[in-house]
Amino acid sequence: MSAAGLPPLNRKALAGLEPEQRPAVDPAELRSRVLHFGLGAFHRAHQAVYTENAAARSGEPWGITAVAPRSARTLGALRDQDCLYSLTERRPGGSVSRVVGAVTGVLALRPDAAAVDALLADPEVTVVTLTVTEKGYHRSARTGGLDTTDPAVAADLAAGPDGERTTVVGRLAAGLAARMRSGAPPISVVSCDNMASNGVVLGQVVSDFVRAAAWPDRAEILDRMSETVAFPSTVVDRIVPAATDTDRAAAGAALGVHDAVPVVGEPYRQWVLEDSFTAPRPPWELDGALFVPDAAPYQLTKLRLLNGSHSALAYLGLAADRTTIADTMATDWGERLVRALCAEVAPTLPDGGPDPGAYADDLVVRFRNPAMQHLLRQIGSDGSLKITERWLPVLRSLRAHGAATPVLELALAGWVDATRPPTDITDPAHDALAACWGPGARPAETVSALLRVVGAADLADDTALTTAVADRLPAVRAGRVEI
Ligand code: CS2
Repeated sequence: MSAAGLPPLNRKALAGLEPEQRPAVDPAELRSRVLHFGLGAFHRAHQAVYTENAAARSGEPWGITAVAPRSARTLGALRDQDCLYSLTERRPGGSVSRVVGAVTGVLALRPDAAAVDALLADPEVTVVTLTVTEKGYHRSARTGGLDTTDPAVAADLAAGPDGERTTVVGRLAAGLAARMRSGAPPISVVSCDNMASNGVVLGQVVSDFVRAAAWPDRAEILDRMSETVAFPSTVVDRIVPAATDTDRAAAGAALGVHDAVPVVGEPYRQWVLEDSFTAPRPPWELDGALFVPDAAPYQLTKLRLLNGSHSALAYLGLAADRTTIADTMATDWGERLVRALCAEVAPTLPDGGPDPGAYADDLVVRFRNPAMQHLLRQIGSDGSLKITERWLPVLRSLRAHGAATPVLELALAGWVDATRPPTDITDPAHDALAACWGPGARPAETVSALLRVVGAADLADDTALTTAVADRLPAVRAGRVEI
């Protein structure tokens, strides 16, 4: 019994749930045919749901073994719960909870490295998916390829073929190399992180790793990988705030069992995948996933409109003392900010994606959902990597055409303000960002230095931009958002 007096969630407890609260498939009938890196809430509310529904609708036994790079607590709790967890959909008019059973195994990246490698070499495993966030790719801000000078990457490169590895890219590259050596069948490796051309990026960092490794057969491995490993680009979408104690209590009350690691998400979800898989995969289209020849128009629309306005709301909302996206949407400027940012960005989107106006309308509804407690602090984290995907390419493209960029300048001022020390917004570049706020630096110089830290030397040299951003800072600092 849990502290709340409820029996624990596990396979035995499933029989006591209402039929609609049980997984769509019997978890005992699934096999581990997908290997996933990243045990966070997003995977459990997104790809796991699509995979479970695809298995249920096709009768094919697609189960997922999920590897936790860090989260030991989630891993332990899931093991105690036979890998089961609940998903609560937060709708404005109420919530619906059910148990997801797609995860058939959980492993820790380091202690379970041998088991991870065994799955990567297993002919039955034909799909690998990743949700490791932007920083999990260890890209160089300058080249976009693997940053081999990053200490964690350098250590993994020095580790030798069977050595201990701490990065997902290192483990994945070593495991794929072993698969290539054993002649196992083709496999598709699918990035589900918020980056433009995420498949290309992943393929690049993995092959950069192999190229930089001192393995004598690296040329053969790269050749074989180019023939048998696909890296399709994908667009994933579902708003999944970090679950709180209140969410845990609510899931317990709805299901009558105690779930230590519930996930909560909005009702909306979308998955667009480039149709370039080289090996069998779950028929995710049976659950609404869209397979397209080119995911880029969808990817850029989602990154620039949804994630771009999310980041803008996060930094400006924090400056205005708000806590969540819904709170920020309730200000007199929240909706205007989203609509103005979408309108400014729209001319940079390629043809073939969703209509930007209709997309903005949907965003306003999704962001306003009062049942979602999506913390601005969560979205504001890792800004140095996020704005590089969400805002900076747009700024470049608009400014190259001489277009005005007032909304992105305002958003940048919000980010600049959030980097001012002392700040508790987490960022892998925290120290380098803080160092830009040297005593006596003029505001425009600080803006310029910050842009250099995120690898945007060209924008840092655009004095019209850095001055415009600096001019916005006093109002933002005072919590006034003027659109
Ligand atoms: C958010 C995303 O935290 C963030 O940076 O912008 O996680 C966003 O909620 C998802 O991409 C929605 O699909």
